[in-house]
Amino acid sequence: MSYKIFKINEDLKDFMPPEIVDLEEKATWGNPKRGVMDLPYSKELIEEHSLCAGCPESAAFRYILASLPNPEDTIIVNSTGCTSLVFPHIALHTVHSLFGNQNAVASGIKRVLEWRFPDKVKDVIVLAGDGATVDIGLDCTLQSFFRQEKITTICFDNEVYANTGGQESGMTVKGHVFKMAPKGKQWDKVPMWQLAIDSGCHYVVRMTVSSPKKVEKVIKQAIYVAREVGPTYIHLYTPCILEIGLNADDGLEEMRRTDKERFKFFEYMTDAAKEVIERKKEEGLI
Ligand SMILES: Cc1ncc(C[n+]2csc(CCOP(=O)(O)OP(=O)(O)O)c2C)c(N)n1
Ligand code: SF4
Repeated sequence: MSYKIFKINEDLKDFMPPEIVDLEEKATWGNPKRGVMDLPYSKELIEEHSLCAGCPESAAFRYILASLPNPEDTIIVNSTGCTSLVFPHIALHTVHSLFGNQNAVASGIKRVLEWRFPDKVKDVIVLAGDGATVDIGLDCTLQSFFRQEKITTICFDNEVYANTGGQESGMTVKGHVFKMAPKGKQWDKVPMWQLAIDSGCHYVVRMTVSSPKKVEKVIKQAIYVAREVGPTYIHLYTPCILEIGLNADDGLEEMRRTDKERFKFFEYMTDAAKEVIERKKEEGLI
């Protein structure tokens, strides 16, 4: 794994699709200071997406991929859901795991990479929906925290099982009715960020993706802490505009609205995490 895998054989360059040539020449490789401010000027690591028009998950993907400090040596593990439709469009090493197993798969990958490449930094990230992370996959998610696996888990919380047509999840808000949950949710939303803290995560954030620069900072902090200390967890509200009946251009407004209430920015860090973050700030990497 190296950005050299994106180097095109000179003899073949004339025949390669322009977007592949762009990936070699205009993507931000080998620069740990890369970030969302590069988006207008560089080739993005996500070419297209197959989400609904205006789905906030697409913005979340762009900000996260632009913020990875070490994309050439990053593996993202995914699970089935709306997010999994996007992964074939990403120019990174990605692994699709069986629904709910993503943190177990990521744990294995991280351990093998540490053993195989002891002198290199390899970041392993899990990115999956709330059904995969909190409902069906909760066992694997929490067990990876208990084992102190050095991985970052990112949950795209759209408060529903969207890809299968709208069943309620543990993340659904009490009382909410979906197409396939006509009785309405009977229980409160599970405070997954608190579960992550109680289960041993060293850096935990809950937020929406309404502010790209804030997403960048949080992603970098989570990855640097995971590298050195242990598990980190990012809970992002990415509303399913389709299932809550919003228009394609309403997603940002919905996130800004919830920024002030149930997705108000929340950040937790242990002392060990704080030490890493302060050091990385001094190095100019955050
Ligand atoms: C082992 C297994 N169980 C169930 C499914 C069916 N399934 C596919 S997508 C999905 C919902 C995903 O929900 P979530 O993780 O919240 O992501 P979203 O689609 O909402 O982004 C389910 C249950 C599956 N593919 N594999
Ligand atoms: S169903 Fe919802 S979460 Fe899935 S792509 Fe469409 S808007 Fe996004």
